[in-house]
Amino acid sequence: MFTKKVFISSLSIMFALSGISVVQAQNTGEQKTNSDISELLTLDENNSEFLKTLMKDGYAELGRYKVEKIKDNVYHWDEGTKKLPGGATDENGAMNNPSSMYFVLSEDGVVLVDLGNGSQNEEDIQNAKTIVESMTGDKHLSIIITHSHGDHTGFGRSKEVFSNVTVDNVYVSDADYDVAFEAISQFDGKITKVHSGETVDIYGAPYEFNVVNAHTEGSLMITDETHEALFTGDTFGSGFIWALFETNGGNPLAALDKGCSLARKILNNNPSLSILAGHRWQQFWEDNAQRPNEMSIQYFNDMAQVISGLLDGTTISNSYTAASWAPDAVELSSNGAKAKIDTLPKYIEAYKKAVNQMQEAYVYSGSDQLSIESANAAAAPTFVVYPDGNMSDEEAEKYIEASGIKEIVNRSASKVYVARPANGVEFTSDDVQGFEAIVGKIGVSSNFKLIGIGNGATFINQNLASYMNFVSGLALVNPEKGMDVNVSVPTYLVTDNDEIVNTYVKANSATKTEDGYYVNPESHYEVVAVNKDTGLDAVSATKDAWEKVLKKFGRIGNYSDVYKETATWYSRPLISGNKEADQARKYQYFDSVDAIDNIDRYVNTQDLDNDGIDSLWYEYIPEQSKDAKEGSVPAVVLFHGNTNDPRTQYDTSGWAQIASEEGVILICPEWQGHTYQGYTYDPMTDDLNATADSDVITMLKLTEEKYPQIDQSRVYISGLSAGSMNTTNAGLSDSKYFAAAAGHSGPFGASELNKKAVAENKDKYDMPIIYFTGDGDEYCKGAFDTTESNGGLQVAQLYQELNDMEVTQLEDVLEADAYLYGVPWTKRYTIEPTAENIAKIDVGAMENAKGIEISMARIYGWGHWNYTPDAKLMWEFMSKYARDVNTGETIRLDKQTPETPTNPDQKPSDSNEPTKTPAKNDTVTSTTTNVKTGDSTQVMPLAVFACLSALAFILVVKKSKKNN
Ligand SMILES: [Ca+2]
Repeated sequence: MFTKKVFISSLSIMFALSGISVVQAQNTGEQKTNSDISELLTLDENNSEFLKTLMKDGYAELGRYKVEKIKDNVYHWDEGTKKLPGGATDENGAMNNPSSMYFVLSEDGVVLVDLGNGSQNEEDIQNAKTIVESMTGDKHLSIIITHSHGDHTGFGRSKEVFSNVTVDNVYVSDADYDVAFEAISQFDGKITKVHSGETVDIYGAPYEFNVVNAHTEGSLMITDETHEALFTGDTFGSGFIWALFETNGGNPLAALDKGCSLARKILNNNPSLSILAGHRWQQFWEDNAQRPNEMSIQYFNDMAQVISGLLDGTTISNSYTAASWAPDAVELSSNGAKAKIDTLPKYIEAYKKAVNQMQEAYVYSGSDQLSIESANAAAAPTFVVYPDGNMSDEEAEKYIEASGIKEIVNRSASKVYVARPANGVEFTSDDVQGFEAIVGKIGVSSNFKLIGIGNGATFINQNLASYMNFVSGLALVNPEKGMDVNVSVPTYLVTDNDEIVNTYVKANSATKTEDGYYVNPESHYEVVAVNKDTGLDAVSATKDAWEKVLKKFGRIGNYSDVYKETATWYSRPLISGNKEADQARKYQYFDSVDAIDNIDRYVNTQDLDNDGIDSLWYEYIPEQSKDAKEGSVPAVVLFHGNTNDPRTQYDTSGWAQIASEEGVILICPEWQGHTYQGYTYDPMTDDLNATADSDVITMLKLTEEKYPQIDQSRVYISGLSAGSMNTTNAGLSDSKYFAAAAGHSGPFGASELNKKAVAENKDKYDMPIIYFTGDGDEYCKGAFDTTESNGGLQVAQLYQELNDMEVTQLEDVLEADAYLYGVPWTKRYTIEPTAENIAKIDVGAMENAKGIEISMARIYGWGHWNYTPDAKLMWEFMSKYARDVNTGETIRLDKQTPETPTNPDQKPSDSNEPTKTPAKNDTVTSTTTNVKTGDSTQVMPLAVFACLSALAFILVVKKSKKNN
C-alpha cells in the first residue's frame, strides 16, 4: 500500500511537470442504465432476416454493408464488411474507404447521422433501402449531415432508398448547405439549416450543434446527451484529420485548436459520451501504427499537443502523399500522440502568424526555430520595446533587424514585442493596460528585457516603475523625468539628466565604480550604466545596452513571502493579477549565460544503443579545461526536469557560472527523449536511471574517452525535479561511476528498484548526496513532515543504508524535526539571505564513520525550480569527495591529512590508469580567471579548492599505487 502510494504520487509528479494536462475520464463506477435516459427500444424482427440477425447477434451484414450495435439505441452502419473492411482493396484493386453512419432510435422517430458514399449499384441501393427501412420501421426518420463532403451525403442521391419511409427533417449546417444541397436535393423543403451553438429537439432528445470549421466551413460536432453520443463526422477525423481546405479564412488549424478545446470541455462535462466519428475503420485499422481505438478525450488532447508543438518546434512534420491533389501536403504528429493532422504548409504559417498577432504589439517570434543548435532554452531573453511613438510594422521589423535583437531572438528561440500606442500616435498612461496584455503572454522563467526609446522611454519611466521587480534588464534612451523606483533593476540609460540617473542608482543601492558605471558593492547584479551621448540613435543605443547591461542577468520570480500559493511554479505569468502580491514578490537574479564567453559548447547526437535512433547531449567545455592535463578536470552530469530541454540546467541552475569560474566540464544529456524540428531523440533511460548502466553511462564513458582530461574519480551528478529523481536513482544504481550527487526540487521518495539497488551496492560503495528544495514547491512542500510517506525521510533511509549509517526509524522521528523531513540530523545550520541571495536556507546533515554525508536543505519561500545560488552550495558539498576508480571507495578530500608525495611528477607504471598526473592545472587557472573578473571575494575559497583538488590527485595516485 505504502509503495503504491509513492508510485502513484511519482507518476502524478511526472505528469504535472510535463506541462501537458492529462485528463482522465471520470469513471464513477456506476454505469447509468439506459432506462434512466431513454427506454431500450427493440426492432421488429419479423420485418426482415437482416433484422433478425442484428437483434440476435448485435451484428448483421447485408451485401457490402454491415450494421452493429454500439450502445443501447445506437447502431453503426458501415459501408464495409468483415470480408472487405476499411483499408482493404476490393476486386478492382481500389482501397475501400467506407464511411460510418449511425441510427439513433427514439420512441417517436429515428435519427440517421450521415448518408455515406452511397452507390450507383442496384444491389447496393436495394440493400441500403432494406437497412433504412428495417431500422426505421413504422416510425419517421430525420437525417443529420455532419458535413457536405460526398462521402457523407452519398445516399441522398438515391430516392429509392427513402421511397418507403417518411423523412421529417434533414439538418445541415448553414455554412455547408450550399455544397451539400446538390446531393440532398430530394429533401428540398425539409432541410433545416443549423448554426453553431444551436440546440434542436429531435424526437424528444436535444441535439446540440457546434461548428468546427477546420475540415469544411460548416463541419459539425453534435452532442446527444440522451443517447450518450458525440457525433463528429470528419470534424476531427478518425485518427487523422484532413485540414487541407481553405476554411476559417485560411486558418483551419486555429479552428481545429478551438474545436479541440470545446470537445474537451464537452467530454469533461459528460465523460460517458461515445465519440462516433465519420470513418470508424480508421480508428481500428491494423496498418495504422497509432490506432486511437475507441476515441476518447485523449484524442483531442493529443491533437491540441500537435498544434501547440508548431509553436516550439516539437511537432513532427512529414510529407503526406495520400492526397495526390495536394502535393505539398504534410502530416503533423507529435511524440506519443495518437492524433495526426494532414495539412498544407501555408496553413501552418497562417496559424503561427495569427497566434503571435496582437493588437498591442508587433510580435516577432523565433520560438518555432528551437533546434538542438539554439543558444539557450528556458532562460532565453524576451524583449519588449517601446519605440519613440508609433512605429509601423515595417519600421519595427527594420529596427529589430538592425539592432541585433532579431538575431538574438532567433538564436534563442524567443520573442520580441514592439509595442503600439493605443491612440496610434504616442504612448500615454492608457498604454499600461497594453503592457499588461503583452507581459501576460510571457512566463516567469523568461529573461525579460524592457527597452524604451524617446516617448517610449518616458512612458516606461512615468508609468511602469511598479513593474520593475521582474525586469532583468532595463534600457531607457532619452527618457523624461519619471516616478521613483523602489526596487532594483539592472539599468542602462542614455541621458544627461543627473536626476534620472540618481533615481536608478538609488534603486540599485549602487555606487560609482567608474565613469558612467554604478554597482551595488554587495550585489554584482545591481548595476546602472550611463551613456551621456543623447544624440545616440535607437539602433546604436540598443546594441550598447545589450553589451553593457541587458545580456548580463536573468531574473526568475519563484519566491513570495506574501503570496505563497503562486510561489510554487515557474511557468505562471509574470503578472498574477494580484497587484499587492505582484509588487511584493521577490525575484532572484542569476547570471545570464549570454554573458559567459569562456565556455565552448558541443552538441552531440549518437545512437548509443544501436536501435537506429540518435540520442542527444551537450558538452560544455570551459577554456581552463580545454588543454588541461589528463585526469585533472572534474565533470558534472546535469539531468533536466521532466520534458525540459537538456540546456535548461546549463541556462538556469547556476552551474554555468561554476563551470566558467572553476573549469568544471558539464555534460547535459537529453535523458528523456525530446523532439526538435521533427526529430525525436532516443531516451537514455526508461526508468529514470533506477537500474544500472543506462545509455547515460554509455554517454559518460564516450565523453571520458573523448576528453582524457576528465578526472574519472571526480565525476558528479545533479538534476532538477525529475532530474533530481534521476540523481537519487543513479546515486544508488550507478554508484561506482560518481563521486557525489546533488538534487534540486526533490527528494521524492523510495521505489522498489531503489531498495534493490541499495541491497546490491551497500557493501561495495558509499555515496554522498545533498538536496535543495523550496518549501513553496507545490510538488514537494508536503514532504516537510514526519510521516513515513515523506519523500525526504524515505530517501534519507535509502542513503543511510547504502552508507552504512543507522537507518532512521519512524518512531525515532521528532515533531520538532518536521521542518527538515523529520530526519534526526546530527548537524544543522542556516544560510541567511544576502543582497544577492533572497532566501533563507536551513540545512541538515549527518555523516558516517568515513565522513560520507547525507544532507537536505529547505529553501524558504522558494517554488519548484532551480535556485541558482544552490549550485555553489552543491559544488562546495560535492567537491569534498572523490571516488577511487579502482577500489570504488569514497574519499573525503578535505579530511585527509596532507601528505607530500615522494615524487609528485612520477607517473604510475600502468598506462591504463585513468588518473595519471597530480595536475593542478584546472584549479590554478580558474583562480586566475576569477581574479580577472575583479571579484576579489572569490579568490579565497578558490584557493582552498585548489588545495583540495591537488590533494585529491595525490590521494588517488597513492591509492592506485597501493593496489598495483
Ligand atoms: Ca538509440
